[in-house]
Amino acid sequence: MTKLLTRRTILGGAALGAGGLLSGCDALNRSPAFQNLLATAETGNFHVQRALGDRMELASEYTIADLSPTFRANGTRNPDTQNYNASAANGFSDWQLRLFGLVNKPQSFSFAALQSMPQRTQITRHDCVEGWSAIGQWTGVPLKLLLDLAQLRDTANFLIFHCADSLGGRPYYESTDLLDAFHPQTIIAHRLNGELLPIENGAPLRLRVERQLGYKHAKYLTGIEAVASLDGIGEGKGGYWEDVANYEWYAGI
Ligand SMILES: Nc1nc2c(c(=O)[nH]1)N[C@H]1C(S)=C(S)[C@@H](COP(=O)(O)O)O[C@H]1N2
Ligand SMILES: [Mo]
Repeated sequence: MTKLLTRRTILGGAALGAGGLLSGCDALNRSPAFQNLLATAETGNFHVQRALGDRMELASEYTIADLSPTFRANGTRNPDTQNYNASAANGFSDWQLRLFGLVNKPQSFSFAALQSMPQRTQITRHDCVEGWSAIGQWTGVPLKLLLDLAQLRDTANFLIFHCADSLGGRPYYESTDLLDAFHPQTIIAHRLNGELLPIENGAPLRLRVERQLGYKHAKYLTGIEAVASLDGIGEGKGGYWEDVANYEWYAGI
């Protein structure tokens, strides 16, 4: 009973911190990150509330005056596969973003469908571990809206973001836990500074997960897969750079 009350108290705190976005999210209760916070909560101290609040806090947002003159590109600048090039030639009108895995209702969203859904626009700073930053304005669909349509199963703990490009023969991919997935600034972006995404910045769709470093922001999204564990995907470390160069899986900023 104590546990239940604690759980509710914390969820209440999270809902407040995230503008009510998280209230009643069962899938979140199953997230390992969330479970860790709950485990700490058993000791009943106030730092827990703060820790969870920190994870759901918004990244700083900027103004039009702060925009970088050019938003530089990094990593893949063009997937340059036959499929990608054909789709690009059609303005990505045939592009589909699949949402599958541990969901009750698998979805496939066309580029047009995503553009007609409710949008969020945010001006944020992108920080790359290679030592540069850029401020850009991103527009896209809150990932939460897509997840609500697909209905995550209780067994889902992570989302895998599949991309259209490969580096050195390995597909690029990334992953997040459910706290970042439901974060209000986590969007599937299709616009940068008011224009459709340039190819070098991830056209037609890329992830913005604003509390994380640059490499987590997967470009050229083709699919989002809900999984119980990161095992068996790539080398199992949760992302391309995590696998090949031991980058941190949790790259919080
Ligand atoms: N699919 C894909 N996503 C990717 C990368 C990539 O090479 N391929 N590079 C990552 C890195 S290291 C950074 S810093 C950002 C760069 O985004 P930008 O090209 O829009 O600056 O994308 C990230 N997402
Ligand atoms: Mo990066």
